[in-house]
Amino acid sequence: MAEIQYRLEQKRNIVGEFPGPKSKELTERRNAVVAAGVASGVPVYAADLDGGIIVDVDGNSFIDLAAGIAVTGVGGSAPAVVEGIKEQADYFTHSCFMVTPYEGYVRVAELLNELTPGGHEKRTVLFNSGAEAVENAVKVARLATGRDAVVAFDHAYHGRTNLTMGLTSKSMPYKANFGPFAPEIYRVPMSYPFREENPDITGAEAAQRAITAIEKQIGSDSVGAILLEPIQGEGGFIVPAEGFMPALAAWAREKGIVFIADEVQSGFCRTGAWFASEHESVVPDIVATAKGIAGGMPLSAVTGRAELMDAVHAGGLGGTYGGNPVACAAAIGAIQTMKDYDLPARARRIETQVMDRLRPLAEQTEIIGDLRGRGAMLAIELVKPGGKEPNPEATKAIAAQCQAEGVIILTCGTYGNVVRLLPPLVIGDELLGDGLDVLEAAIRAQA
Ligand code: PLZ
Repeated sequence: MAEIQYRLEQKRNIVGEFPGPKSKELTERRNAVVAAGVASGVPVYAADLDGGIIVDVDGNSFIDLAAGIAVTGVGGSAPAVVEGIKEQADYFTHSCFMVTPYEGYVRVAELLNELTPGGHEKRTVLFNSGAEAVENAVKVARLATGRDAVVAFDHAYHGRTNLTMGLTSKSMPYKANFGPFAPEIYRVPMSYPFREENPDITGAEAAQRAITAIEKQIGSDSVGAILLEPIQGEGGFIVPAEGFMPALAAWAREKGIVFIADEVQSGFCRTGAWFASEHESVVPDIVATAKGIAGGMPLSAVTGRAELMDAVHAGGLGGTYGGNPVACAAAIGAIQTMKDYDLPARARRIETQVMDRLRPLAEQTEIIGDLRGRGAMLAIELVKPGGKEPNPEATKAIAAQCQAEGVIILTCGTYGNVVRLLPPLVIGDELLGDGLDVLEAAIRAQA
């Protein structure tokens, strides 16, 4: 296996105050011109990214445990991605695949058809964002089935466009006062092992609970698609109980319902497999991907069974920028990097390193309610001591302390009480270990 070469020193180093003077100045400029509705989790401005390090404009080096929300799995400036971009940009930056097509788009489709779960005949369409991929997956499913209803789950996150806001579960900050939302969206219970009333409920039973809700509230004949994140992202890194996803997928197949896996966050080696559906050998009818696909360039995809995808009339799918040639070149470089460095294996190694550290900590501290996740998509759910009441205050304080000490970390969850770890998959063991030292101290400070 090729060894990862880093351009920047892989070492945490906070040189002055946090945030530094240049970041403070940029915040002032920003506040005067950037809309308040777009919030940033960290008060420093990025200048350089490589491997597991983010250098800010004041020269501070942070350990990156966020990867730009699960995007830069290959690192923030992976050589194969950067070279691909430069080479493509020398020739052309855009011609529009719907006007004058080009090879890069075709190559990315070949790669996705090969890498996504299942050996069946597939077709792919490219877009720009995760939300756009999810929207188009729903369009295909509705057209192919002739049915309108779409089923989504509690705690789901699918995007910020109108349809995907409707599919998303959490009101604040994603949906509140942004309605009205699209019709024919139905929400059913998720399998959330840590918060089940009956802690012994199996994945199959949780699936049956959702199926009963679908049958009683919608009727299976009206349902075009079931949309599920194999591991929920923004909603709290919720890993459904084993058997939940396979049972739903099998029932969907039986009823002629399209099973869509939203692998936008969980895809591209993140969970220790190329796609999270693989952990339970689920073969979705359609897979929506984005984020990790192109090493940070805006690209997303819908990959599905040929008969579903090709049901759409010519001209029914597309968009000016979808599958931009520079983004496609980046994706080809990113996917090559995932193969060269066997990033699924690295994600599994990250899981072992993090869990070996956090498991004993969870036993010693009362505020850790649950540790969960797969590969390099891991979470700590924080609770008030002695119970399961969510502890968003401690969660916020832990993230803030980590940041001030040079570790960029994100939170998530319906109750805002989950610390999530999403390091670039190319992060070195030593750097990750240092990040975990900081995280452990921050958790202990709240316990
Ligand atoms: N589906 C599963 O995780 C994006 C959103 C951050 P876009 N998640 C990060 C924020 O607050 O906006 C996401 C996801 C899943 C769809 C999306 C949407 O992807 O590329 O942000 O549109």
